Parts: sequence; structure tokens; C-alpha cells
Amino acid sequence: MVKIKVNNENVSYDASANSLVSKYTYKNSVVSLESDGNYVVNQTSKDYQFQVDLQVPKVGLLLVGLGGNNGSTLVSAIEANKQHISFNNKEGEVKPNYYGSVTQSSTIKIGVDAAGNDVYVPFNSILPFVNPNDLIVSGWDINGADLSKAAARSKVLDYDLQTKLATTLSAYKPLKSIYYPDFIAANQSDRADNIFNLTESGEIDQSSKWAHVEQIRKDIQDFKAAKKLDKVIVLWTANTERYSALIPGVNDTAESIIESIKAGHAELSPSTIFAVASILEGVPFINGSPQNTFVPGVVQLAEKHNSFIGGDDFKSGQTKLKSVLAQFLVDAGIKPLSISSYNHLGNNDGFNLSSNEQFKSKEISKASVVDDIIASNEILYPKSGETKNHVDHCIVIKYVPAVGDSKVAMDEYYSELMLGGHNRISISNVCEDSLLATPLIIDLVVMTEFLSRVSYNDLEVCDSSDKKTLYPILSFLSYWLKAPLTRQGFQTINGLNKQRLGLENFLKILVGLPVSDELRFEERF
Ligand code: NAI
Ligand code: DG6
Repeated sequence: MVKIKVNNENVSYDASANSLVSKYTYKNSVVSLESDGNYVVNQTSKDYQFQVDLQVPKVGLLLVGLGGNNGSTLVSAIEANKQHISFNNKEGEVKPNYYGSVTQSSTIKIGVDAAGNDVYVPFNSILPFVNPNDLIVSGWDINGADLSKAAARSKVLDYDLQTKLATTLSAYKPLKSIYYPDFIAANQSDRADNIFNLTESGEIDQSSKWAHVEQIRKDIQDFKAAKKLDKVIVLWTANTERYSALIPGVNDTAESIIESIKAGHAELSPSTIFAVASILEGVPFINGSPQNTFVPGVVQLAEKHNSFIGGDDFKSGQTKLKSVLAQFLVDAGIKPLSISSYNHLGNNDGFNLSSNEQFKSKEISKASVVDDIIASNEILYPKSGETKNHVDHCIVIKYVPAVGDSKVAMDEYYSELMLGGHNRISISNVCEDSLLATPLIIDLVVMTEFLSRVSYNDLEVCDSSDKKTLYPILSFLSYWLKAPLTRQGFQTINGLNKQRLGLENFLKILVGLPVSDELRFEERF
């Protein structure tokens, strides 16, 4: 691994705390709209001091949905990389890697060489991050199949790799979970053979929800103790649930949600129960599915306990491309009129999404991704007047068992050009869904763990000994999420390049590098 030494007087190493300390002046432009329709821009600047704990802890990852396509593929990828297991497919030998993971397989520009040309280093060399090979993984699933059987059922990995990993994977057995049938598709009921919310007579118990929270908290504690872990992260990669109704007095505040769990209220979903248990345990909880796990009461609870949360819904393929392409079109002054996105897939995720209520959760998450991009350009999309000021955005998902995990995505971007011309971009993409999604899980976990080691002082309002951690909603994770959970009162940023820039620049200021601006004066002057 390369090492980077940044010579900058604003950065120092604190040996007593094994931390990196950096000072940064955050400059911004605050804009106000005057009554005459013109803008006034004022410059602001604020001094911060950041500390990064350089000690990488021993990290445990608990997946909800361990036995699913993503869960079994993640464990397989980690074991294959850790044990250096190569395998053969029809093209020859394949060596394990983490392609598709930003933290493991992408680079960051750290500057230019003496001739003015860009110099890049591996993303994960800029600061100490947890190595995915060192993650200790376990988790829950409503289905009891061990991960060898789960990987075979998922049909994601080549047969040779499945065979080579079989003994290792068979040792991974999902913990029993909670199953509230109303929240996932009825077609999933056959899977539910590994659940702990049963009455003595074997009926599904959907009312003792506080006991369910306590059981999940105990599972987290037991895992941490048994594996001697410093930190645990919980990540939901279980089935997409239906949306929960937002009911005043039930799930709108930190207090009401606790009371409603104790009262066994029917509208509290399994994912919300897992989130609440994680928050009360003080462990980060990430939601990789689209449902509204983070009802307002859960967000308040996370704020109250200063516990990290992030979501929603992995941004893996079609939507990731959309968050680049829509931004490109609008930034190029081209006006998308309609975006029509079709998916068909044949894995269990597709089966669950073939049910209307679960599809609706996914539709909402997939549809929201162009909102801020459209709002950024009032020339193309004026707020008032006759001109069409929205995009017709159509989302279709169909279950086609034959294609298995090889999800097919077809998109048409129909846009208006100069002088009434039109531009039609049609994209057809076939990918192995779980091989796209699993590296995102790695990135989400690696970054969540890292961000939990960052603290800061606002040098204007407090002295440098008064350290704070980041705000509990980790919006730096939004690069990997379709519908990023955002702090109340702030606009959601969906554009992929903006999301990456923010994250990359944050890492840069922590080590004392200037933020990326691409001014390239060496070349231009
Ligand atoms: P999957 O259907 O193969 O796996 C889900 C697993 O969750 C199943 O093993 C199921 O038994 C389990 N499960 C359901 N309810 C549970 C509960 N209450 N507690 C514990 N386990 C439970 O699905 P897959 O492909 O692994 O995807 C997982 C989630 O990630 C889905 O919600 C999907 O929409 C979302 N997602 C997947 C992407 C991808 O590209 N694969 C991308 C974006 C999101
Ligand atoms: C059908 O759309 C299945 C979904 O779970 C997707 O595979 C997943 O949400 C990924 O979507 P996208 O739009 O990022 O490719």
C-alpha cells in the first residue's frame, strides 16, 4: 500500500491520540434574492479543526437478509478475497477482486507531478480504512439455509467458486429474525422458516415488538462479545418492505415510536424495529432497501442518541447511470422531456417486487433521483409559465424468472434540443444485480466505519477540546444510495458526480490536501 505524506502546516499528527489533526477554513457563498429580482452574494468563511482517529478497529458487520443474493454474495466475495481463492469460468482463471467498489478499486487524484500531470493513488491509501477482508460478518435471515445453500440458491457465483467456497460458507448460519408478513410480499412466506417471533403454540407474534427489539439488541451484544469486536455495523439488505403509514403519535417522534413499539403497534415494520434496536445499541444502521424505515420518530431517536444512520436503497445500476446522465443532459443545456426506465429480473428481489405494495416502495426511490437535477435549471424548467417544467418519469419492473440475477435495464431518455429538435438516447444494460450491489455494501460499511472515526471542532463557537462527531444522518454515503436520507431542511443531492466530489474533498481536507477544482493553471497560463 502506498503511503502519502502531505507537507502542510495545517495538518499535524497527534501521537498521544494516534490521530491526524487538520485545520480547514470552509468558504461558501450565501446568496439572497433581492426584491428587484437580482441576486446578492456574500462570502462566508468558518474555521474548523478535524481529527481522524487513525486506529482501524476490529469491525463486525451484521446483515439483515444474510441469506439473500446480496448477503451470500458479500460473504463469498470476502472469503474468496481473504483466502485468495481463484476459480475457473469458461474464459479461464478468475482471481478474486473487489471491482465495483469505490473504496477498494478506484483512485483519487492527489495532485500533479512536476510537469503538471495528474497523480492518482488508490482511494483506500489516502487514510486508514477497514479492509473488507478483515470484516467479521454475520446476520439474520427469516430463512435458515446456511450460506453454502443460499449461494447455490442465488445462482450468482460461478459453479467452481461455489464449490470451492462450500465448506467455508456452510459455517455461516443466519440468526433467527422477525417476520411480520404484512410488510413483504405474500410470495415470500415459504422462506420464513427461521423466525423468533413465535408464540408458544407456534403462531407468528406481531405484537411483542419491544421483546423483538430486546432480542435484536442481545444478538448485537452477543456478536460483539463473542468475536471481540471494537465496532459493529448493522445493514438492511433484506426484502423490500411496503411503506409504513406515517401516523401522528405513533411514529412521528422519538418518544412516540418507543411507546408504539411497547404497545405493539401494527404499523411498525421489521426494518424499523432493527433500526431502533441498532440506535439504542449505539451501532450504525444502514438501509439498503427503499422502504421508509427511517420514519420521523427513528430519525429523532438517532439524533437523540447521536447514533449513525444512512439510507435508502443501494444505487447500483440503472439509477446510478441516471444520476450521471440526467445531470449531464441538464448541465449541457439539453432538456430531458421523458425518462422511461424498464427493468426485468428473475431473482428473489424481483419476485418480492412483483407485489404491488413492495414495487411502490422501489418506484418512489427510483423516481426521486432526478428531482434536484431538474430543480437546478430554471431555464429549461421554469417554475411558472406555459413551458413544460417536469420530466415524464416512468418506472417499470417486471419479474421474469428465466433471467435470474442477470437484471435487464432498458432506458430511453427523450430530450428537446435547439429549435424544436429532439434527441433520443436508448440504453440497454444487462448486469449481474448482486455483483453490482455487493461492492456497494462494502463501500457503505467501510465509509460508515471511517466517518465514525472523524470528529471536529467549530473553532468559532467552542474551544478545541470540545469535539463533536458528524451529524447522525451520514449524507456522505449518498453516492451509494438511490434516495439519500437527508437532514431535515436540506435539499437531497442525487447527482453522482456531486456526491463523489463532496466525499473526495472531505477526505482531502482531512489529510491537508487542497480540494479538487480542476483549474489546471499549469496548462492554461
Ligand atoms: P433477496 O430476496 O435475495 O434477499 C433478501 C433476504 O432477506 C432473503 O434471504 C429473505 O429471506 C430475507 N428477509 C426478508 N425479510 C427479512 C427479515 N425481516 N429479517 C431478516 N431477513 C429477511 O434480495 P437481494 O437481491 O439480496 O436484495 C436485498 C435488498 O436489497 C432488496 O430489498 C433489494 O431491493 C435491495 N437492493 C438490491 C439491489 C441489487 O442490485 N441487488 C440494488 C438496490 C437495492
Ligand atoms: C429491480 O429494479 C430490482 C431492484 O432491486 C434493482 O435491482 C435495484 O434497486 C437496483 O436498481 P438500480 O436502478 O440502481 O439499477
